[in-house]
Amino acid sequence: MFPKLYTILDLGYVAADNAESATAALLAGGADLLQLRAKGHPPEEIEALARRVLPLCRAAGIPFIVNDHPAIAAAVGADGVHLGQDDGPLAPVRELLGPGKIIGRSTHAPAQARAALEEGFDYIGFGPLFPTPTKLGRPGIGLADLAAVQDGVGSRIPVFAIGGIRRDNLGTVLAAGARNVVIVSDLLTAPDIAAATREAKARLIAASANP
Ligand code: TZP
Ligand code: MG
Repeated sequence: MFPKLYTILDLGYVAADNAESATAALLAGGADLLQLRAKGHPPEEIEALARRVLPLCRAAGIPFIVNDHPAIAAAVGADGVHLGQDDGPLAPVRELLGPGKIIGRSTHAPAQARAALEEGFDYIGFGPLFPTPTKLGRPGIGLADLAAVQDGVGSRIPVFAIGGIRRDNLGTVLAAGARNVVIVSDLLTAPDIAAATREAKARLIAASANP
């Protein structure tokens, strides 16, 4: 299986008015998944945005994931939801969304990664690897544990390296053992989001062909 580029439509970088155009650009560039992340926005606004973005993902055949809000994911028929460490256990969310949905967990240490696998999450994010403007004030966990988490947990469910990953350090992250990555600010702040996404995706695929 090819490695995956997980993209996030983060309203910290994209104005709500530009949600469709930014989504279209990420999808055109080869995003393999798309998450809607709208920290601090009211649920009604997030639901309305989700209803606007979901059809674009469906048309592209790409899973649409809602961050933080299982009820919104269920209401709009999203493909899944992403839960942080503080967003509670998996079981009630699985129950709410029903079968066949993708439920991911943020993890910040190997023990959390193993716990998420054991609990039954469908994928994990592992990071933030580096300090990042997208989660200000959080220290990076570094690259030391990445290969072991990828080899262990990553042999069972996808592990997405996240946090401070850019096109210009992607090679280092992949060399440290990452297979799938999440890239947010480097794509959303690029002058041409589609071209930046295409470049990141090409580097990801090239690295998996020449490990
Ligand atoms: N969770 C851990 S790091 C992070 C999230 C949502 C932010 C990733 O964004 P960027 O801009 O790619 O560092
Ligand atoms: Mg959360």
